[in-house]
Amino acid sequence: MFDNPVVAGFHPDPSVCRVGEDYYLVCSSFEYFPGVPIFHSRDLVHWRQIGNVLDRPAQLRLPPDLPASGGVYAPTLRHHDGLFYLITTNVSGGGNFIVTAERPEGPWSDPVWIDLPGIDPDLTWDEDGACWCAFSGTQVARVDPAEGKVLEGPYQVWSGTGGKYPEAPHLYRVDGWWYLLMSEGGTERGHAVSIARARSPRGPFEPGPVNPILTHRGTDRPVQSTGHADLVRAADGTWWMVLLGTRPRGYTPEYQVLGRETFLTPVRWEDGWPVVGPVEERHPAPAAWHPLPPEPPRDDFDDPSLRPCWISPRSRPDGSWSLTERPGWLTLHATGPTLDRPGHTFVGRRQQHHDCRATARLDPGSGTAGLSVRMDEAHHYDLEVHGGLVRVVARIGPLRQCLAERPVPAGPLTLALDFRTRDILPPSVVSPADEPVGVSGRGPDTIAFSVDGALLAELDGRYLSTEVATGFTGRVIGMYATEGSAGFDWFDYRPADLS
Ligand code: 6LW
Repeated sequence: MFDNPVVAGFHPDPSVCRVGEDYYLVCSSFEYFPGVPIFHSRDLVHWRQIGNVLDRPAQLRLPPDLPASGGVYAPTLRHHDGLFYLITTNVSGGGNFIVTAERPEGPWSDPVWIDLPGIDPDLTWDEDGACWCAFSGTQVARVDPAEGKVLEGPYQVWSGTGGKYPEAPHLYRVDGWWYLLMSEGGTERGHAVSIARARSPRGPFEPGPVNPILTHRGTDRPVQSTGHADLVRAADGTWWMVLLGTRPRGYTPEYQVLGRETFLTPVRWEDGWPVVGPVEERHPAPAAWHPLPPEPPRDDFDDPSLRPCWISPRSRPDGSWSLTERPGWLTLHATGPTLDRPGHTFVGRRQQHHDCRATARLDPGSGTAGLSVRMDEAHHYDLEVHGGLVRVVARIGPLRQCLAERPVPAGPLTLALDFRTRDILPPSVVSPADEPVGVSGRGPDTIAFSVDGALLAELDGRYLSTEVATGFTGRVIGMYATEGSAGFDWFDYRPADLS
């Protein structure tokens, strides 16, 4: 058996391709830099991040005032004639573009822009070597991916079964048919995957006999919002689907705090159509089984470069961080005075478990620095050190509040954030008026803030959820500096021991 999600935390819109016995997978990255995380696996279950496709400012220019959840939308990853192709959309500048690489870990090329509208572009090739690009709508065009030229079309080919936002199309050539897999219903609880097929990528497309082929809408399944899928044929000939899903928690209408995550589910073919789902938290595993050693929970910042999991909103200017100024430490230099607006210095990673602990050793120097868990500039909780004081600050929409403050000695401190779902009280016994102050009664989780082992505050996690903050991302936990310079000796992230 294997456990879902296979790539936990804010990793939506997965696209997968196989090269021999190796699988590669990419996800959307929105306002974060570097963009488009890329993963490797030998079995579709165990994934290791090997880089970020858009890791140079020349490939990914995000405007300094880019709104949260702008930027880079869903990518498609394919391998053709010895080259990896990635096509995606920068919705905040330039639109659709292609980058290529000989090796999946990079370097990836500079963008080749392609003059097609819409989002969620796909690439596929026919037997004659012609390249076809499907995108939201669903529309299909013949393109020259090297030059970014549109050679024919686009044709409007199929808009699904009537759900909103027909999007995330992928074309596959199987047994003489062109199968068009797409999503509809929106990326929330109504999300669904539908299918049609045609003899030509120009159409006409005939819908499958049962559509949608996958949806969890209206169910009480633990995995919700299933959609935005991609298919892959494994080396042993079996078929699999990667897709996004969510794991909402708390009282109705429930809150998703980890964003949209990547799930894996088996596919079988019946009478020429793929049959899939429902998506479970555990499925029988693929035949190939290649577990990976666990990622080290602690980053000591001893490597010469930042690990690929570290991301920053919009940009990470060279002068804002260093691994060499104080060897073995990550030094951050403030570029903006507040986490409430873009332009600040923040280096973070995705929260990937509902129950987990993030700790960091901080030398605040004479600056202002700390640990923050964020959805965006208007939704974050901070554990911040400044002027001999440590405080817990909550920013929730237009409200900003300091919830606890106490003096701390000069010198390095250990800051800790604990995320817990297990102490949540059942909603039936807690009326909103009786909820313990700060602690979650009906929310998805509780976040506790401590310094050097002493608890400062506990907060309801619901305000750092998609349902409150809106958008396409999930929680990111990070180190920051908003005044002067600060050093981080290490950062440690680990799932909580639930035993
Ligand atoms: C993406 C679209 C979607 O482009 O959400 O769930 C959009 N699907 O296909 C942003 O992730």
